[in-house]
Amino acid sequence: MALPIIGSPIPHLPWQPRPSGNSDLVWRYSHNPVIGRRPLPGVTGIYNSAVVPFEGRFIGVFRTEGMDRMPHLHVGRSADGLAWTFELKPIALTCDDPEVTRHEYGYDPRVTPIEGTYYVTWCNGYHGPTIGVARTRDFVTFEQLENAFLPYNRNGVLFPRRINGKFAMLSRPSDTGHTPFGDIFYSDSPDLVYWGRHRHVMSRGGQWWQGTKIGAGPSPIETSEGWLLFYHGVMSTCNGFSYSMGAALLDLDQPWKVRARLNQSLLTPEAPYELSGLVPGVCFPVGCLCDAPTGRIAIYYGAADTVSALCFCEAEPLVQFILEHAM
Ligand code: BMA
Repeated sequence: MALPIIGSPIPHLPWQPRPSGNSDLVWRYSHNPVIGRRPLPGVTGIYNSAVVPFEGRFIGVFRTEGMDRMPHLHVGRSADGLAWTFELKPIALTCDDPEVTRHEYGYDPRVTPIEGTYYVTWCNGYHGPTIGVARTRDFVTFEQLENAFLPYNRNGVLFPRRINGKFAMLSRPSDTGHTPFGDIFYSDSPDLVYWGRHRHVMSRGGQWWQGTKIGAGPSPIETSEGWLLFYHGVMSTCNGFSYSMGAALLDLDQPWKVRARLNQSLLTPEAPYELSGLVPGVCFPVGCLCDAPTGRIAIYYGAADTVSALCFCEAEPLVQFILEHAM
């Protein structure tokens, strides 16, 4: 199967071929974690963060946490996507309306380039978690837009282009705490301010690894077979939640229609850095680089709510596998 991918070349993306003897569709970077503990003075960890190519290098928005354990968003830069330097201060969001920029906390940022502008969506504290939206062209000045939804909502993820003329976002309605439920919904907007036409995409349940809740991961990748969506699936164990990564293909023109949803997880907590940390047993995909001509994909994921790790896969065999092993 030849799999055209709509996207740009990123020939210098961080990459390691599949290790010999490994038959997994997704494999881990051998030098994980790429961002370890104490990456900045006073910061205990950086995880659940998003990376994009920028001016021949890489840039991203990163979730930091200090000794007060409050999460904030920082800009980070890298030549190779592996070694990072971070701004010491959190991103200063600007907006004419102070009600919009009142900051309680911000976490789990996604970054999505659309029509030459970079949009950041994140879990924004506004009387509870909701979806914050900001835009930048230079990663120096960030203009904050209206929160996309009423609280409570998490995992707001934009599509990288308009669909049927509208901006499009996946999100996961939730509660104020460690939500024991959650399904993925689709909404569209003519202007990134007013969101509506909400459509159900897919529900938790069925297999145990995604029995409790699910949430979109990085921005979907456009392929000839549909939007390739990586997402996290959560199961409840006697010790709490466990977070794995799965994948699905969504219809290109009506992305609330699921073309195929893989009947197993692709990455589940196994490595020491996924099993040890603030929240043991978490693989949380948030950022993704795809070299369109070759289909090589590097996924950034938070491990154990403590460090940032990388894993790799190839689009064509993955899409083929999803189509052949759909739920
Ligand atoms: C979710 C979010 C994520 C976190 C995960 C596991 O509710 O808070 O940021 O990685 O829980 O603790």
